Amino acid sequence: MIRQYHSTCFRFLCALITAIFLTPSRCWGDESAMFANLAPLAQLSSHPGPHEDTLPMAVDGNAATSLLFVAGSDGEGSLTLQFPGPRPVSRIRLLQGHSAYYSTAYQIVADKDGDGEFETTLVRAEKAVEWGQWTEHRFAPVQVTSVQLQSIQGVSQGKRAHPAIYEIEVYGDMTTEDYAAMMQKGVKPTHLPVLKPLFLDTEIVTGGKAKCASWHPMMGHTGNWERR
Ligand SMILES: [Ca+2]
Ligand SMILES: [Ca+2]
Repeated sequence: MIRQYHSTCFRFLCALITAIFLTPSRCWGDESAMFANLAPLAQLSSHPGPHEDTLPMAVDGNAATSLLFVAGSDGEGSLTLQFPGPRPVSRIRLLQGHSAYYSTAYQIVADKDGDGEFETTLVRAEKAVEWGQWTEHRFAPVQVTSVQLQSIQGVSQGKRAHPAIYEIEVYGDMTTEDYAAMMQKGVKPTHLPVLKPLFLDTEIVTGGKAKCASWHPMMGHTGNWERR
C-alpha cells in the first residue's frame, strides 16, 4: 500500500515537472526586442519581374525553392524587401543555388528614410561567390525601411537575368506585432531569446494582444533557433 502510494506520488511529481519544464513559453515585455529574420514580413518586388509565382520563394524558408527572373530577361537582377516600418538590421544571409544563374559580385543597399532612394550601402561583395552555399554578412545595426539586393556581375547561362535567389534572410529587431504577424503567417521562428515556464496564471493576452508564444517539444524542431 505504502509502495503503491509512493509510486503514485512519483508519477505525479514527474508529470508536474514535465508540465512546468517541458512546456517552455516565450513571453515578452513591451520594450523587449527580438532579433530574428525579418524577410518573411517584407513586401517583395524584383527587377526584372519574377518567373510566374516564384517571387516569395526567396523568403519562404525553403532552401530548395528559388526566385527566378522572368524568361527573356538578362543581365543583373535585383530584389527589394520593404518592411512594415523602420527596422534596425545587422545581418544578412544569402543562398544562391543555381549553377546557371548566379552573381559573382553584388551589393546590398538600404533605404533608411523610405523615400525610395537606396542611399546606404550595407554590403558590397566583390569576390566570386560560391553558389550552393550560404553567405553571411554582419555589420553595425542600421535602421532601414527597405533593403535591395543588386547583382553587379554574374552568370546567366540561359534566358533570364541572374541570380536565382533561393533564400535571403535579413536579421534585425522585430516588434511584438511583427512576431504576431509571423505566427499568423505560419512562419517558423528563427529566434527564441527567453524561455519561461508556463503556469496556469501566466498571462497570454494583454489588452487584446498576444503576450506569449508557447512551444512544445512534441512538435519537433529542425529550425535555426538561436539566442542573441
Ligand atoms: Ca526558398
Ligand atoms: Ca532613402
